[in-house]
Amino acid sequence: MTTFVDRVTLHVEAGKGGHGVASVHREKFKPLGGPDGGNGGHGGDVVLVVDPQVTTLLDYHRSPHRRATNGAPGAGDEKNGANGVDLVLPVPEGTVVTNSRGDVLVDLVGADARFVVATGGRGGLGNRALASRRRKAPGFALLGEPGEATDVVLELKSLADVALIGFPSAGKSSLVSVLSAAKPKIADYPFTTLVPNLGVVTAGDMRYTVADVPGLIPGASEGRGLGLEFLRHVERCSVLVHVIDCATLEPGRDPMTDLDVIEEELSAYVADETLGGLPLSERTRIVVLNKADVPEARELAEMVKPDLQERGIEVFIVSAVAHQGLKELTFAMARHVVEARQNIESDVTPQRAVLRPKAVDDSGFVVRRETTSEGEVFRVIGAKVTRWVHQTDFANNEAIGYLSDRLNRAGVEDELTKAGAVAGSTVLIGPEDNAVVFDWEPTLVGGAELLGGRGQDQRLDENTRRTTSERREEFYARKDAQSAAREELRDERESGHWVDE
Ligand SMILES: Nc1nc2c(ncn2[C@@H]2O[C@H](COP(=O)(O)OP(=O)(O)OP(=O)(O)O)[C@@H](O)[C@H]2O)c(=O)[nH]1
Ligand SMILES: [Mg+2]
Repeated sequence: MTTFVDRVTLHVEAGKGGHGVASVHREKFKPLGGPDGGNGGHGGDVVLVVDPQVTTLLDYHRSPHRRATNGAPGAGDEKNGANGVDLVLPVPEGTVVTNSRGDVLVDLVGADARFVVATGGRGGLGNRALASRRRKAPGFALLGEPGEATDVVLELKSLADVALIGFPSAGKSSLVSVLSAAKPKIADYPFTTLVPNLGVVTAGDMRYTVADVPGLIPGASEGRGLGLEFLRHVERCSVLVHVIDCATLEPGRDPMTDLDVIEEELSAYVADETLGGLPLSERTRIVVLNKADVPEARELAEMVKPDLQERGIEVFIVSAVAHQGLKELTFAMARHVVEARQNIESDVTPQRAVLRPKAVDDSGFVVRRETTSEGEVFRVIGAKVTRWVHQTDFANNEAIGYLSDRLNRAGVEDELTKAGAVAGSTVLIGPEDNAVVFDWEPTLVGGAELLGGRGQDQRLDENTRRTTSERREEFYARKDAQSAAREELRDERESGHWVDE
């Protein structure tokens, strides 16, 4: 049986980029050659793709954590690492993707419509690719970037192609059970069905989905019975099939009255505009007169059929229990589904991307001055500068030097000065919750000795290495290590092979 799942939270993680490698070409009987470290491969993306064969979000309900594969690291001899494989997740037509704040990211309409929910991290460059005329033999490589990780909510806008609607106990669940492989609960008391059951029906080479929605009663549009929730389900189906119980002995009930009562509820229902379908009253409907295996019921059905046809409605006399009249019904529903799908396709542009999760301009950055419990800090925010930080191997001084150089060339230093940062100010770069902490030592205002030729400073020898976590500790401790850190950063900046391109 197809359990009904129309909303899931999906946790996705794209693949990490592979690290670049720093390596030097070696050959027997030859002197050391140039840098030959290859680049890391890119991490795989996580991609949602509309697949007409998929009708529910059930798979994601069962396993909501999905990851794409990582890129492989580069190797010596100019070998690049393999890219990670994209993880393609099939979703039903009409899946709406929202982020955790509730913003709609995309409305996936049309077969093969696709959306990248999480982008794989870029592979790091190897030292071969980092070599330039000025930096002939880089002793470092860039790290692969982390893959994007995010939570999204998938929601099915369309529940099914066909909704079976009608009074409780009219035989809706019975019908879906004989038309499809679904096996919903069937019983002779009202409101047996509390959440829709979905069934996939095959008619010739056509497949479509049928939803058996809970029973409607007068006043449902005002919330009576299980009320509005049902109508909301009905609203997400393009073809409406009235299932009418011709064997009921309840006073005041007969096929024509039942139909009118349900129609009244449909027209009183206020449509949810976000679903974007036709108003309920304008959707195709079919009438199914059920329980024709009961002689009195068949008689009654035959009697009202012409009246209904006069209203321009297609009518089928069936028995769910005795399997009568079902074939004609499935083909008629198929016909209407094809029509309805064509209407939908003609008035929506496939894959309406509402908002990209990416920053608009990822080359820019801003500097924000913040006061924290640890004192004043300057935060550098921007996709590109964050990426540079991710790519940096903080155990390698040359790599750190390369980072400071990139930051300076992007104008980070100027902006820090403008924002009021001075020598020794604390600067944070990177994601809010995992920023890398720097003690800032401006190159231009730091003193005459800093303007001298790069790579010729005697303090090169005093160099001491520190790890990222040590840096962080110091930030939080805010101890007197400040001046030592300043020294060190200056040394790092000068120890690298610098580029100015
Ligand atoms: N004789 C006869 N009984 C039927 C037929 N179809 C359904 N029934 C009976 O009608 C009762 C209600 O059937 P369900 O399929 O549960 O009805 P439903 O419309 O899904 O009801 P709710 O879920 O309560 O809204 C059950 O006892 C069924 O066996 C039919 O074709 N002939
Ligand atoms: Mg039912």
